[in-house]
Amino acid sequence: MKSIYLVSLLLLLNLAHSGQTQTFASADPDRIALYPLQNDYRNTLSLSGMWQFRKDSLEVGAKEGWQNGLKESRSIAVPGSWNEQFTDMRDYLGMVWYEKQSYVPSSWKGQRIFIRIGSANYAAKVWINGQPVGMHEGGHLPFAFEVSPYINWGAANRISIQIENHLKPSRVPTGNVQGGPFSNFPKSNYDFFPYAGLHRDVWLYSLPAVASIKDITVKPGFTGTTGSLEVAVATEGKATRGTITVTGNGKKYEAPIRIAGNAATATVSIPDVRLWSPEDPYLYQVEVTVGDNKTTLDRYTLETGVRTISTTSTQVLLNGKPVFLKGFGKHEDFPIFGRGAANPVIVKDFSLMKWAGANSFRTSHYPYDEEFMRMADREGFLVIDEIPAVGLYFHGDTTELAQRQVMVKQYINELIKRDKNHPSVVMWCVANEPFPREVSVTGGPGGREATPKSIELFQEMFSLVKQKDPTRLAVLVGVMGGPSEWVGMSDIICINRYYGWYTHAGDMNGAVKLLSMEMDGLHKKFNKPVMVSEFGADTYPGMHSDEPEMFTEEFQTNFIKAYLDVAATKDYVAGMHVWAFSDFKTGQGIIRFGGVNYKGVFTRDRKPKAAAFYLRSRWNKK
Ligand code: GCB
Repeated sequence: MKSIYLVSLLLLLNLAHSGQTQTFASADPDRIALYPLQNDYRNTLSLSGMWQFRKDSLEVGAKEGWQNGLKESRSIAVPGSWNEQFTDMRDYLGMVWYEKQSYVPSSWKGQRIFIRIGSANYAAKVWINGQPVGMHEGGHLPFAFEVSPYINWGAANRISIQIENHLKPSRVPTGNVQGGPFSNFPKSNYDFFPYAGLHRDVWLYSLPAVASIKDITVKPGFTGTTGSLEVAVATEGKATRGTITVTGNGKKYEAPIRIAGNAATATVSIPDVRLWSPEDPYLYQVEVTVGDNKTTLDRYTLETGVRTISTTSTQVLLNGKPVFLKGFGKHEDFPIFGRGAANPVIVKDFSLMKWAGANSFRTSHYPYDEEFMRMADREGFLVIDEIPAVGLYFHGDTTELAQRQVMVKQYINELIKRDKNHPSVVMWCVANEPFPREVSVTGGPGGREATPKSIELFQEMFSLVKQKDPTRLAVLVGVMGGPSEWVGMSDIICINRYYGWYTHAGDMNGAVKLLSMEMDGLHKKFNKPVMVSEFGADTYPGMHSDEPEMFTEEFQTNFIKAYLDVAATKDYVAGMHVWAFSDFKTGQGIIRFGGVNYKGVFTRDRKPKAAAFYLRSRWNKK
């Protein structure tokens, strides 16, 4: 399989080199398994900072040779969404070009050089020094290509990236859907702004040429007080042996490995193990070195925790003990950065979630920046890690449906490749609110059918997840009015509910009765734990009323309290995630005042509303 990939890659590169055609290799998901690392065998060079930028609304750039040098360009910051940085680009989702010049240090000569792009939303093509290197579709996940043959040594290298974010029904997330549940502009088929651009760091990195570590998969477990880490290593090149060293809690454990067919596995036992949990998010260091009889050729170090996750019919168990998920659905969203990764915002969000007493969040509605996931490991958060499958539907054009299914599978592959070693990740989420035909977000009639086709496609997704990672839970998050058969496939039943808001507006008594009845019904039907993965009310900060009234801070507090009170009466409820952590940008539409969803308990710039103080007092109680 791998050699077929290599041959086709070389073929494509050759073709491209000959100048006959601009053919681009597709990104190999195996390339994103390990985050770039600087050590004595590997190098990294961040290309984040100012880039040159040009709009290509007529899509003529490639033909006109913009990859050979961008004229009439302007400066743009990377990471960052282009929609927020200029006064004329907010709603533009067409084609653009990014360009940056960079030297590659001469000390990297003789190594293999790669480019890694943290996230390009939505489809990207990459050239180095005018040579086509590769392409990738889908936002929110990284991709990488080897660029060794194209590097100019002792001179600047031009990196050109073409990106477009056309909204299409064949894409995931979906857009431009005729008769979809959203009527907003731009026409995304979901409730957040379809930000575009280079949203995360871009890196050049190098790997040793003779042999290198390509992937490390660590499976944790424990029996009694003895922990174990089963470490699977995949290599490239001529390594024949190596060592796995686990360090932590003042001790060091080593296991030698023999590499055959570029793979090796070893299990390391950890007596008196210190388990990972929100109360004690303890991380062990796993260092893998590989080499031959004489010398070490590569080294990679990662941090992970020893913990298990499972369920009973009523509870989620972390390390065999019940845990309740208190927290939020979130977005990567901040003024001016748009969806661009911003480390101070990451740090602030964790500190506010802790302040509020949360122990969990969902990466709604797409995978988050890798620094965010590393923080979750260190800060002890239980994460529901979601692919960008929001606004899925199963009716209409069958070719588009097939294309969406290819994309969701690609996302599952890439996400699990990237995030598999994070102890914080306890569940994979395959979809948020897939829509049956004619369901309406504002509580319209909704066709409740779960067609055989939709069931079959979800089964494919769930079995792919379980095949890639049998150690974690898998869920899908169901929409109000959606068929229970879909959520029934999840390991825990996750439902987004807005009784008291989109239906029973303002009537909290009616709302909680319905919520309570529905939850009992779901638990009875599926005999699995239930979690309300979204509930919330739009709240304009600073708006008040003596008796709680919609859009006021008092109403939001009351709404959240009412839902939490219902959950507290049911022993099968395993978690409650408030929607949302903070206000966030959406498209324009009549239910989104100023193009903002105001359901945050913090404002967009992270100021607490009254509900944040309420959660803090409730969730911090022992
Ligand atoms: C939902 C969606 C979320 C929306 C939210 C709302 O169910 O999952 O993306 O933002 O409702 O506020 O309408």
